[in-house]
Amino acid sequence: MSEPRAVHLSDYQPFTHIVRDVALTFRLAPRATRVSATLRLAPNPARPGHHDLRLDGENLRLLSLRLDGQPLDLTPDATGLTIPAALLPSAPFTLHTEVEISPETNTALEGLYMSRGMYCTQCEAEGFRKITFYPDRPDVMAPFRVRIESDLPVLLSNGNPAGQGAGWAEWVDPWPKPAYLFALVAGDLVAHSAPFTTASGRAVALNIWVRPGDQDRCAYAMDSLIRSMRWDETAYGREYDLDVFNIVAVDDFNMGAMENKGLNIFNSKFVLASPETATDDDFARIEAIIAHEYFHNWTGNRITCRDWFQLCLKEGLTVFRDQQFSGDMRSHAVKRIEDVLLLRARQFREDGGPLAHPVRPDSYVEINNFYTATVYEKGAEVIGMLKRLVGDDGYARALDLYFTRHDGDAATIEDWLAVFQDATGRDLTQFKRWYTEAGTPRVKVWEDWDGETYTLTFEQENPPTPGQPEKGAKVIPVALGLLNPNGDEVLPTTVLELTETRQSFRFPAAARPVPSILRGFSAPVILDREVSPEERAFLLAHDTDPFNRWEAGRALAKDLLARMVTDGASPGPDWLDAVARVTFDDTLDPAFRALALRLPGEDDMAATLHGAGITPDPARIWSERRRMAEALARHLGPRLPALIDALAEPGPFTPDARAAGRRALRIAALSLMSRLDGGRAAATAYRAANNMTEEVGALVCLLENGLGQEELRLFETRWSADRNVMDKWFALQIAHAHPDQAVATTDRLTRHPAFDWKNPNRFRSVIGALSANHAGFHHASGGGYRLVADWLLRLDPLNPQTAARMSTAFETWPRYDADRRALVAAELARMAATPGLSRDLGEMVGRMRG
Ligand code: 0A1
Ligand code: ZN
Repeated sequence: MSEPRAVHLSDYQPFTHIVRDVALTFRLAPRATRVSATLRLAPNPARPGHHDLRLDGENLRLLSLRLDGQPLDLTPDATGLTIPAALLPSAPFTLHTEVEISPETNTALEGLYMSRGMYCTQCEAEGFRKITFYPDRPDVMAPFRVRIESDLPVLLSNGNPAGQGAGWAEWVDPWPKPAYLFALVAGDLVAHSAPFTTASGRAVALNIWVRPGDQDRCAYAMDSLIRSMRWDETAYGREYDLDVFNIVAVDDFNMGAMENKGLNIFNSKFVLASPETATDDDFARIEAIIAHEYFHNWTGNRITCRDWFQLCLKEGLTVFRDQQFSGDMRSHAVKRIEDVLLLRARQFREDGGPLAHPVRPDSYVEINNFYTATVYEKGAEVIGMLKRLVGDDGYARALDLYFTRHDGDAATIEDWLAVFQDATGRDLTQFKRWYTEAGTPRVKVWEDWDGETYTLTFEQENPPTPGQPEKGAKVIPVALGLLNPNGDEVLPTTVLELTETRQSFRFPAAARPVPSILRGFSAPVILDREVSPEERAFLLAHDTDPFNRWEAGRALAKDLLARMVTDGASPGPDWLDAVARVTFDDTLDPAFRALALRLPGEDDMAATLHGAGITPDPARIWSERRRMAEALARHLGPRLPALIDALAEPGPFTPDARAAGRRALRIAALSLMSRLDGGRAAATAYRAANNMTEEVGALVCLLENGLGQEELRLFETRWSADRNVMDKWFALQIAHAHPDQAVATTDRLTRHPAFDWKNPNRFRSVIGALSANHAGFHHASGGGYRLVADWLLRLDPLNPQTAARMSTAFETWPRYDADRRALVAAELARMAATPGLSRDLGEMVGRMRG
């Protein structure tokens, strides 16, 4: 076997040919689908000379090949087909191919595959080459015409409908697109439909296609879609550009959803929702993902990426846009806190370990391994920083220029930065390091006050990451406010720009102010500053910036938990009273109060301890965190029942942010209550629940206390026919299992008849849930590591993409003690030595081993 080769950004060249248009015909059959393709090609003036034509193609049985009507006798190799230059005219020509593929046996869920009787596609990043011979790269854009022949009742592809009859349908997509945005769906589906009229008067038919029986669970997704379409018109001036917009829900899907032009395909768990089956978090995620995929129509489809190194061009921007949208729909403060929690949990974790890579990587072996938190979430943070640096008006001008200058292009990060430079006059040379250098900067802060002047000194450190031992100073926007000792703001939010390794800023101050640094989390950095608990408590009570208010409480809790873990400290009144004040402050948004009550996560704590030079002990973090929760429960206990009662929502369920925030706080209170009353209140709440948020919330309260076996049975009986709900049933009992039982629970559930491990959602809800149980996965026995590795090796031959994604469970190994490191090393070595390991998992394991 040959070593898989890395692809390098520096090797980019335009394609030898241009594709003028594409016509495809699909004759669908589970094991023998015929795909015939007619490509009108011409030499690409951007690549002078007379070149071979190289088409990508994998697992295709070539049935016929004709050039300008003449048969060609050529044999494809394992990755494609080369037509030698000598056979090619120098003028435009037509290439016709016919291939046979087998969707039913396609378990990788890439290309054309089947999901419970329905045909669907996933072409990003390089799946189209599993459908037909084609230059499968994003800078080759062409209009597509598609004919589908099948007896299935609903036949869909990109663009506008162009005719249909018994057993066939045709679609025309007038917008030139890269192959990764191609999609096809065929199945026995029903639509939940609604009309939409764009700002300029285009009538658009909106359809959400689902299996019969699921159509009454589409209302929230449809409502989210309509709000997204309207929002993109008002916030960015972007209108929809086809007569129909179709969304299809599929049960077998590797990722969340896919933005195929005019035909978005969704993992069904991000479409289907009813109060009885979806939690508030599910509703929020559906809203965000529907928006994300819709927003891609402009940021991704109309303007796409020149090559896959530029992935953050579409993903960072589209995540940034969906975050703005969710903030507008809900609460900006709460949304920002949630986004930062996610950024730290996923991206800081990635950036601090062996898988760290720049937002724009410069090499890869398997591109599917780069759909990461760094490209998505840090990519969005970088745009947030740009916006702060150039201001809202500058951002709006730059985006307008981006859309006018690059509509129809396959663009680069250089193009993106150029529109900001041209629209605002700002030089972004140094800023670009955020795209090209990996690692989370650490910013140390010192303060000094001499009676007249207050000085803040910052020092940034950019840690080494794989392949990047040294890096220069970054441009770091630090949003700062100053409060005086009685809580009044004496300096409203001001953005300081750090550009050097060490830099000081001076402010006149007659009294020593209290600084509120990095307001709104204005840059994705780790702030290192010695702060007294009194000052943190002061900011938690007084900061006018809601993010930093929450952050102060968070830091207080983390400092305390670190001391509990390292020197056996106990929660004292400083922390307990501070949390109590927020919890019972009715002037604050319940959603914010619920977030303030959430204790630091175990993985987050492990990262923090490691960052402070302390080797984390997962079992001890788990038990101390529990002790912390118990102390808080005892402290708040007498007031909890009244809070729980006051937050009960009368009337029917609504998924809006206000009601969701009240439920979140109620469940947080119930969770504390369950530490005191042996689960009585939670068991009652479980039985009284009329929505999934409370059903799951109460069940988790019980599971956290080793209770809930009866409720698990009730849950299973009630929901056994519902896949998306049963995913929760599997995941909850593993994620909340006692650390000593997590592996056994997982192992037992892998033998459950409903553990359909080939379904990515189900696999994630079992194996992924074990990786999410920090102390269970990192159990000293090594059983967690072994079980996860066993299952990754089992999944890999069938679905390498999902196996590779889930291998990130191991990415934090360098943090832990020598015994655990040795256990992980052994599992990584075992995986690496497995014959036939996929390129996907092979690359991940190789990078993690270093
Ligand atoms: N572009 C999609 C996510 C996506 C990426 C890769 C996939 O297969 C490898 C599938 C979907 C998005 O950002 O939503
Ligand atoms: Zn995306």
